[in-house]
Amino acid sequence: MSAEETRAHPAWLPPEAFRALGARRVLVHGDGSIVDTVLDEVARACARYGGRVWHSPSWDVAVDLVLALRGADELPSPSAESARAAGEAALVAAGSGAVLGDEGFLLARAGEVTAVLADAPAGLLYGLFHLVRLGPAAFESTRPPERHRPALRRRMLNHWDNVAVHPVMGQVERGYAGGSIFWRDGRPRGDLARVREYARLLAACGINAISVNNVNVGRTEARLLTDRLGDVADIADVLRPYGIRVHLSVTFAAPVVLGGLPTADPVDEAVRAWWSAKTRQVYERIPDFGGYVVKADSEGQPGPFTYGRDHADGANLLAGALAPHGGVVHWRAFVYNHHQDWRDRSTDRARAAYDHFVPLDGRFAANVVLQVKFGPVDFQVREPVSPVLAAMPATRLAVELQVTQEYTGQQRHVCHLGPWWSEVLRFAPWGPGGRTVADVAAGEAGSGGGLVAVANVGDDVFWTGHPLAQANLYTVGRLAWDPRLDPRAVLDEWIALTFPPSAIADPKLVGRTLHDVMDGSWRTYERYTAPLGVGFMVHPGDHYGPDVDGYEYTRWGTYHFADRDGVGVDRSRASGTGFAGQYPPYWAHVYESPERCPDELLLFFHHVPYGHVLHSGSTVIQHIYDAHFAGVEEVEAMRGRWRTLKGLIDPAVYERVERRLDEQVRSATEWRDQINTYFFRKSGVPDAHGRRIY
Ligand code: GCV
Repeated sequence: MSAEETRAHPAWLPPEAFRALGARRVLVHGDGSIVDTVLDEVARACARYGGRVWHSPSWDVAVDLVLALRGADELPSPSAESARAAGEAALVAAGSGAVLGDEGFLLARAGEVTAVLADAPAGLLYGLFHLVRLGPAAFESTRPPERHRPALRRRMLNHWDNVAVHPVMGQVERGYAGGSIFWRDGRPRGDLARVREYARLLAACGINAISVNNVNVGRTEARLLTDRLGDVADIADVLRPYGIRVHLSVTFAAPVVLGGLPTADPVDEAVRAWWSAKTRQVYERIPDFGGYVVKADSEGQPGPFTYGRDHADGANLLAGALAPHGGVVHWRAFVYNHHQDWRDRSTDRARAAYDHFVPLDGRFAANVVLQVKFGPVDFQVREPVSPVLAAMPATRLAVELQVTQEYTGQQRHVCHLGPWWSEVLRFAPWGPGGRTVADVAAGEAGSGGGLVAVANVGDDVFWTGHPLAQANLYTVGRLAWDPRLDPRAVLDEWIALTFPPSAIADPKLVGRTLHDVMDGSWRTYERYTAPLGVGFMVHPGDHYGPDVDGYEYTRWGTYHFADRDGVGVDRSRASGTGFAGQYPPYWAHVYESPERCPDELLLFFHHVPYGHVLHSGSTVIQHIYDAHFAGVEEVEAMRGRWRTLKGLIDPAVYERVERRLDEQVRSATEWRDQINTYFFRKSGVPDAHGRRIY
């Protein structure tokens, strides 16, 4: 492996972020590979910033910070011991049986000492990264005790990385950051140092599981389950010390394509035996293997339908093989007819996941997690929340987000998705004040399926192509840890870590400018792309840039139905596809009528005339014009703001972003002009402000 391969931008863990910690006298108390990771992080920080680290048992040392496993022996230093006692007292005061769990931690102060206590090593690691986030504030004497536990048990990334280069999709499907960090040209990449850096970054934002290959499983990728399992085990070894488990995407046809069986029918005994044997071998090699991810009967992937079985039969087959080893199967609910006839207005792709899966509620094994895309169609910049998330009380549900920016600017545009995800996770499907999507993903007593996000990382020096897209990865981890976090505060956290104030001449200006560039960027992107929730209008295939009718007469089921009189998809029960009726009563009622439907989703649910007046007071057509002119102005302002950072931040970051902002201005302008022109030509309605439309 060359030095070149391992040199990557430090993202949210630059050495400078460890300054406060590294200047302290630190005692680490506990054993095991994850505790060694903590020790190594602290040792590196102390070597750089003048602190000292001891690993107990150790002699009687005076310390400023102790990171201790609660079950470990008594601490040797009286000051450390009193900090631990203060932490224990705070825990008891917090109630709940004083339990921190597998991943939780407590931070408390006693005298001049900060203590981080955990029940298990992963908690200590998360506690360490919490200290990094806090910086000097972790050592303020007045700091009250804090207890942290993740809201969601599994916080997972799916990599859509191919082992062999796919002729159309390349090395990483929907990847916008170069090649894969795991695979190259059919083989493991061998740069495990880079994978280790990645694991560090993920642990620091709270991710604890990743699948390492695309859900579209080709012939080469299928073999990761069998003769190429060693390649997966090598990755697992590197991720383990950071508390991250490996999962594998498998093909449902594996017994046929790998095992030479005549069938993959889930009720066939030989098929069951094959999966059990292969899964046993996986666990012999990777004892903490997480489980399988499956895309079945979707976009050409094989599945149980071939054998006249349903998705519960299919998922339970793999669940049965995994159960003895404690593994889970993530079964994707992204199943729809991708050979639709555009002439047929009764078939509705948005309905598909509900229609396929809701009747199966209660039939899935306990170790099946049904992985549901957050919206009913496909990761658009605006969609309603999927009704499936409210309709399967007897199934473990995970919500799936897309960090890779397939439909949100492909990491050439600044589009900070934190506010959007936060909105999705806080959405209350049964009506305001009720349980939220995050509650569903958490489940009762942590029994939910958690959160899964499609990764946006590649071998690019900045990890994510666009340096500011790093914030999306950071944010998804943080929101999975705690969906109630304010996304603006998370953004500021990312800014402070990535652009540490102590290393910047004018940190206030830099922090404020970055925040202003990024915080509203999702809404800006929404303004200059497809209007009012109607979605798509992207260039077919690569999904970049505008093509209003690109999908209108195709088989993919993503239409806008614009004509000279109006636009939008009638998904009401009264006169449309009935999709609105898939929601619990509160939202079914709201979405059913164009008068009640929120503006931003109007065209998702209704076909309305261009003169329809929105809640905002504007007509649909005038809204389209106004939003698109405003969107481009906002991108231009964004670029102007960015330019004020020249000379104040790392020039490599500055220049990469500046070039991409030029492209964003170009692309947004193209969006504006194509959308406005299209609707002007269709409707014949001029812009009320007489601006230029072509
Ligand atoms: C991995 C969309 C993307 C596909 C992706 C699919 C999925 O359709 O365009 O590239 O395939 O979603 O989520 O499975």
